[in-house]
Amino acid sequence: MSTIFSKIIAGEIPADVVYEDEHCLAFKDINAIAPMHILLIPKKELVNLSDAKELDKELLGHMMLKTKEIADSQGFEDYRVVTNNGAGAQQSVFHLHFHIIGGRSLNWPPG
Ligand code: IU
Repeated sequence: MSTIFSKIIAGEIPADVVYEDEHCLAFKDINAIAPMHILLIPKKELVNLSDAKELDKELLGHMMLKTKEIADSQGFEDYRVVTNNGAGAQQSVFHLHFHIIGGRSLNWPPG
């Protein structure tokens, strides 16, 4: 199920990386919809949140805390964290990713 995100993890495709550790990678979205639009992805190939299992609990907890640190490091206190789970929810890349969006006024509901 490898996607283009696996190629980014492998360094085969360049990305504007803002954070990396052994478990996850964060890079700027190529089609940013806000001044801060970062994608945080696990290095493990999970399709989406529905694909996560009990054994992924630590990984997901780690990523949530990294989300906060990444937003802090970019200088944003208010931000939105979104994951599109499945084609019907507008997921287009089938490797789990959290959008971290901020730097402008955000509306709700997102539509
Ligand atoms: P989605 O939730 O699956 O719809 O989001 C996929 C995002 O991945 C979307 O915002 C794209 O702009 C972004 N993206 C990227 O940053 N780099 C890429 O090479 C590709 C997609 I393909």
